[in-house]
Amino acid sequence: SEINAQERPAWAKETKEQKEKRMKWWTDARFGMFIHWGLYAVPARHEWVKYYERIPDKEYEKYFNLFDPDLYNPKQWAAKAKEAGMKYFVITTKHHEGFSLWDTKYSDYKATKTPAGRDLIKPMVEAFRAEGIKVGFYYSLIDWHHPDFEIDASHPPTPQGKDEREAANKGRDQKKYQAYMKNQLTELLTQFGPIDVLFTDFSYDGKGHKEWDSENLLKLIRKLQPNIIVNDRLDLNDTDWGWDIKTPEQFMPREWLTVKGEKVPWETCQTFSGSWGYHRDENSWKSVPQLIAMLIETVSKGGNLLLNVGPTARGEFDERANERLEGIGAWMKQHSRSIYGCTQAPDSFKVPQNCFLTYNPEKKRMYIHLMQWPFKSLHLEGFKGKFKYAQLLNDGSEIKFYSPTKEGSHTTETTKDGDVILNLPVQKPNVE
Ligand code: JFZ
Repeated sequence: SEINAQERPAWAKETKEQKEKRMKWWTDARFGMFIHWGLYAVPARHEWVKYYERIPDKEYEKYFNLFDPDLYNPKQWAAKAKEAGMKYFVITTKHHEGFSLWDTKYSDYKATKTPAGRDLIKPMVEAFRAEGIKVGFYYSLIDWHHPDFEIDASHPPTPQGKDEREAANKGRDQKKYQAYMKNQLTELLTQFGPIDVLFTDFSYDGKGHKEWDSENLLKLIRKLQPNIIVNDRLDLNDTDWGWDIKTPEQFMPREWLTVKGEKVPWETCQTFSGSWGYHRDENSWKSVPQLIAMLIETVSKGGNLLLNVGPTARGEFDERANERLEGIGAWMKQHSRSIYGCTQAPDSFKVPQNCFLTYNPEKKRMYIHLMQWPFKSLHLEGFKGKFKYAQLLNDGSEIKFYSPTKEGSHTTETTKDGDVILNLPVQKPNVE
């Protein structure tokens, strides 16, 4: 993709150090809450239900007329996020279905016009901010409802044939849709105070930086919120100024993500059960230990985890989501020191078997996460002489250690000279 090589504004010339400083709160936070909420919570069978089931606008209208979140209490949502140890949240202000959760001036397809009868974003932002949680907005570039969004082979879902598409595109003007996005983003980035993260979604074969007018979108975004952290879905990936974070989705990379050989800030977003929007019948919910392992693995590779909740049509978190948030929170209460401010351990420390390492470079603390409890001895390679004290994190109790010598009682042919051995209790302590 060719990108206009005109003079960049100041933010595009930001140095690596300046960028790191701007993003420090985010790299320290490591753990956030994604929230997918919209009309699709009513059918409760995936946020892509309109697409998957080829539901025409007229029929989808019934979910608009039935959207009545009478149990919506964003203070409870924020309390749940806080309890789970999440430091930022990202809400779908508008998903692909095109429905706006705030009182936008530029469309009637908004929460205000449903039985909800009000702006749902403002109280949410206030509730999370009151808990000290940073605010992120997800904004869908794809729009299955807007009359000017040009139809391509993938979006909106109908019609499918090339001729049909051309006919249906008569009267559609993507330029007008671009203006609509700018207007909506201007509202979102001026009417709700400082916005810390913007998650745009997404570019694909049919549409990219040209169709979104991404360069000008980004200029507007940076002008309105100079400190905002922007993801990588505007199709400005070939540049080093068009994004702040890489966002693989429902995917765990093998190692720290790199661009042109350089480690870059990255965030994996993950679901509890597969769907992002509330899905009543999904039976593929991940367990609490799985989710904790996911968080640890992410941080051990220098990334952030954005874990998703899909609230119900009545405005509550599903009980299955609450159980998991509470379980993660119980673990975080004792172990969050191994998450916040942590990153991948320096390469000189070899990762012990069945472990993940996370490392706090400011405090110079190493955290060894034992995913399987070993029998008494944990062999550490590359650690010798690099630490003075070891303790369990859950209760702060001391762990004794020794370095085997050729003469020592534990010497075997396989003991390496640089090894340190931790003396662990035979029984795993009673924690997650
Ligand atoms: C998108 C959405 O379609 C989905 O509903 C959800 O909101 C998710 C967070 O984002 O899905 C994507 C976007 C990008 C990729 C894959 C799925 N991608 O780049 O591979």
